[in-house]
Amino acid sequence: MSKVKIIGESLPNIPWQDKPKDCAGPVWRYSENPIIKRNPLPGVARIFNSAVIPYKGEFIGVFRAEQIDGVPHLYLGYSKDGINWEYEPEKIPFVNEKGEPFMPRYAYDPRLIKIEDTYYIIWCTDFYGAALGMAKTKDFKKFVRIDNPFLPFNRNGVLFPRKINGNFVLLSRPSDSGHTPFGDIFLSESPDMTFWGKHRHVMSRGSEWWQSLKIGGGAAPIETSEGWLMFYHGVTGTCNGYVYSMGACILDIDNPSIVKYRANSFVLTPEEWYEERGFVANVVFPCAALTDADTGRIAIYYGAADSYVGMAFTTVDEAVAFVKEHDGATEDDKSIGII
Ligand code: BMA
Repeated sequence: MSKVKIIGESLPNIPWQDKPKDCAGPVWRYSENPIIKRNPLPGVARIFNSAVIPYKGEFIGVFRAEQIDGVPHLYLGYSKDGINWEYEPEKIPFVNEKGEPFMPRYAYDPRLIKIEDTYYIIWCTDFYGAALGMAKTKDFKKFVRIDNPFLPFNRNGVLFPRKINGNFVLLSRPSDSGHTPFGDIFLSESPDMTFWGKHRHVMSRGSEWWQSLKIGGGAAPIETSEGWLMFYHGVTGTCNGYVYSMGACILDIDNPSIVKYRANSFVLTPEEWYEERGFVANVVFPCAALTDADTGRIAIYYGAADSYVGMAFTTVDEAVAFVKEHDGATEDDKSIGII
């Protein structure tokens, strides 16, 4: 039994491996990583930065698939164990409210979140520039696009898995048109998934080297007895380019623009060959996490080097203890985020 409670479903079948004795950090990698290798299906060169969710006792995933023409699109996949995947051969066939085909020109970095009886996909889309795209499905057969929540430029849209104070809540990272060399995490609310407002600043890029350039939401926040546990990405700039690491923080349960604790050390940083070497070197990019409320186990899916999908594990006790022990939240992080 964990000390900190995950407020969520019992999912005894999520992927899991115990912590290796020689692992120093709070998060450890799956020994068989990467779980998705290059050329995973015809016409697709690489799958990475992808989202997974439990579905009917098994798992379903929305995958960022870099096609052989270099354009990213979203593909659906199915798995019995969350590790071995079978994919639909065609892109997810998005439609508009009338049921007519409505495909994005490109789509990348999906998140997949269930709120009540609906699954929402959020991704980075072309809306006269990089912006957030959204769609909903109840059955993973019909995918209806809903209005883009924000003006360009924006990326890293992450929904909370339930309404808070009666509203949907969405994290995002306002950005620019390129490989944005700045960026903080903000939060917005909506009563209906169409009109977004009550914008709040959640947290800034950190003073610590590993997250000093920009940060962005990662896996959907995990509800716990200590607050919302969130794994996010933090980026630094080096003379050889950006380095993406995974960080962790805990947001206030009722006012999630308030950061309660934020680890000043990363929880995972590129170290393995599949993270350090690839289409874009030195990238660890979390997009989803599965949890088991009974055991406190957490399985995190992350993109590695824009080339592969990796999996890492922790427990809610380890992650929360680490974040609290290494807390570096600033006064601004701890504020409501409106100035
Ligand atoms: C970001 C996004 C991610 C990517 C990362 C590293 O701007 O495009 O999809 O993993 O850069 O290339």
